Amino acid sequence: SMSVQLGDNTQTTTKGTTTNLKTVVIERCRDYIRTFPQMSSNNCDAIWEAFQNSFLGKDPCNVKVEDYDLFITTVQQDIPCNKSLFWSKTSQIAHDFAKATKCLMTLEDTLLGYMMDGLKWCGKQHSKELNYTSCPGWVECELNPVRSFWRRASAHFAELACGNVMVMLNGSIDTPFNKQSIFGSVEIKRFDSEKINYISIRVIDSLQDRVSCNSMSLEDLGKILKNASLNFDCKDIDKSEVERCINDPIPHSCDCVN
Ligand code: AVW
Repeated sequence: SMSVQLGDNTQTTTKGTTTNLKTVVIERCRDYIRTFPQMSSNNCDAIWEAFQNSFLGKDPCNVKVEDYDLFITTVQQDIPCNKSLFWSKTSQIAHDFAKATKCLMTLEDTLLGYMMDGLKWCGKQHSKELNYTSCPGWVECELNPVRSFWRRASAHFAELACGNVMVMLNGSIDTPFNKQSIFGSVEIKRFDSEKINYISIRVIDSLQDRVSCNSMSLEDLGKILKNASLNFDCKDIDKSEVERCINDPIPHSCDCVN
């Protein structure tokens, strides 16, 4: 089974490494630098080398989060304060919102996330080659190369967060805040109360009059943030309201979710 994203030559669900992984990663890297010339201190060939050294030659079920440490430091990017948008189970609407309003950026809007978004990769033990035949799925084994990368990149993105940040959660599910998610298990632990002024939690509800901010799940999140001395507020926002902002964006304005 294989699905192909339209407008993008990248397979999202092939069984093995994404076809032409090296070309795709390097071209995305150059594309990003063309769009953001302030990023031109980055060398896309060096970035590719550091990336593949993180997992090549390793058992694809034993790639550790720390195996990406060197790669993460190879990518140079300043994330401005007051811009970071975290999300959990709201991928589509959070990315559409960031793209339309241009007032916030997700991990996938940074060079690291942009390069790897939707790709799949793994190597084989004792081999210098990529495995195009078969790679472990997200839940098949915990220490798979893709999952470990996203955990590492997410930790980094959360460590860099400063000023006022936003989190978009999904109010249509029972546990908008899931302790097992990357947001709940990685990012929240890396937030630094010395650098973060305020966390705006926005729960996107598809049913009107949902009060997810008062749910047990959000209470759990509130306790964790209080214990970490992090300031926050929580608001329920109708999905239709966010969609209106996406379809008719007021440039450089986040007003629809404030
Ligand atoms: P998510 P998170 N199989 O919406 O808080 C395949 O749950 O975890 O939000 N891929 C998966 C699976 C799975 N079972 N579970 C998760 N993923 C992948 C980085 C998939 O690509 C950003 F900064 C899915 O779209 C956010 O703040 C993605 O993980 C935070 O972490 C998100 O799963 C979102 O991670």
